[in-house]
Amino acid sequence: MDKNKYSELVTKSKAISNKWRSLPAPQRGEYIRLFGEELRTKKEALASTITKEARKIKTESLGEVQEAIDMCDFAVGLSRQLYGLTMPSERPNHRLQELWHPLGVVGCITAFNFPMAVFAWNFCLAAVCGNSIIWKPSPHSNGCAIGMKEVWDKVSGEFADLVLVLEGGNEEAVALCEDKRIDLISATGSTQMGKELAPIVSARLGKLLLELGGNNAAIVCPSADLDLTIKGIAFSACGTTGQRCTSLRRLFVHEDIYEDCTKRLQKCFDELVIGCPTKESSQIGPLISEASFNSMQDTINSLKDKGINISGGDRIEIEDPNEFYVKPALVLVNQIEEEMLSETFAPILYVKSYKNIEEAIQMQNDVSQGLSSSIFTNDMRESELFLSEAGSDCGIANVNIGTSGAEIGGAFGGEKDTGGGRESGSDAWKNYMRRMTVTVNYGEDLPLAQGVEFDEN
Ligand code: UN1
Repeated sequence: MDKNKYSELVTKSKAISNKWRSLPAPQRGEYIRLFGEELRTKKEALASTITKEARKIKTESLGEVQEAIDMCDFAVGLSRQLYGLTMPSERPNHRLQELWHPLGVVGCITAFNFPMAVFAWNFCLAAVCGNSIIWKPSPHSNGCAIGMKEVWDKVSGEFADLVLVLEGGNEEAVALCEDKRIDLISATGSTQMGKELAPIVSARLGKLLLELGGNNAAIVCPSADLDLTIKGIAFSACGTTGQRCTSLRRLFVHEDIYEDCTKRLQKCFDELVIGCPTKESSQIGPLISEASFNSMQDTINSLKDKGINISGGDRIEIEDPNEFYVKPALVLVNQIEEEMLSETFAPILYVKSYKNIEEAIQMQNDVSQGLSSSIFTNDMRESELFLSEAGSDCGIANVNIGTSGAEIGGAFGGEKDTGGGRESGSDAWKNYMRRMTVTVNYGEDLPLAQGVEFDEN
């Protein structure tokens, strides 16, 4: 890495953030509105870049650009809603309130699997909140970053530097984490990556926003509508070739419907169309790399060594011999296997039966990650239990929907090894601002809080 070039980039970002933050927030929102409009006109082209680099099927790539557009719309509205509370002061003639101010420069590290949407989650909020952003995309998706940057450049006039792209790998990510001039590090990636980067930021008491690995489970109850359940499971387990942080990895099925459910699931898995992501008919494209194929094979081989029966999981050669297409693996287990406790970023779905809902919830929570979770049921007692404090311990809990495919309006993120951050909707914007508690005395006396007396005699 060229250290001087890196430093110049941060200096540039700092300079533009100082200028940008003095624009009233609704005017910042107007720029984001234009950004969203331009994304709309470039939707097809941007989606093609996603398909080219991340190898997502067309409908998912279009969906990802739509997610970025949705974020723009959300952020435009938000630009008039960066509210601070006013609290009643205990002292007469005093006002107690909160003001929210921009942080400065946001360092944003994104993964290959959502090369545009996760940037948009961060950028749209960071920008309306008055910050600039330095974006380090995954080395797999530099083209996506360039594509987004071009769109921003087109609409941003004198504020082009608000988005600066820092291409690179680990070294660049570490540089951002070490740099005191970066006011917030927002990082998406594996738990391992988070565990390496977080201590660097914490050592300088920097701010962190983490969205790390998941190991998401769904519970299928006896009353579940199996038609929608099978569809929900298949999309969450196999969509994006199992390479979403929200992908479904573990399935707990009530023993009364286990046979029926697994049979239907097997049929559905067998019928999924694996093929080149540019083809309209394809539902599952290739894995991102040979390394990711190898890690899938390692997991499968270790299961096979234990004599566990696996359907699918093998490589299929389609067109380009350098691409790694796989048949999604369905793994029926009688007990919790060690492999189920870690996240293999590939389409492997473990299925286990359960006897009662409490046991199912316990098995679902009994992993170190805590991102997304689902229950399929028509029994409101079960779904309410699942959503209660005794239920799912994840940041996301769905009823009659798979674990993946969240809308932008809610806060996105998870607990435990998932990192605890919340991005995108709801009040996630607060991560990109600093809160100032303000007390104003507009009276003629100086009463002290808590009734403390300090009279000068
Ligand atoms: C990710 O995989 O890092 O909920 C993000 C979903 C998408 C976002 C996934 N909206 O599946």
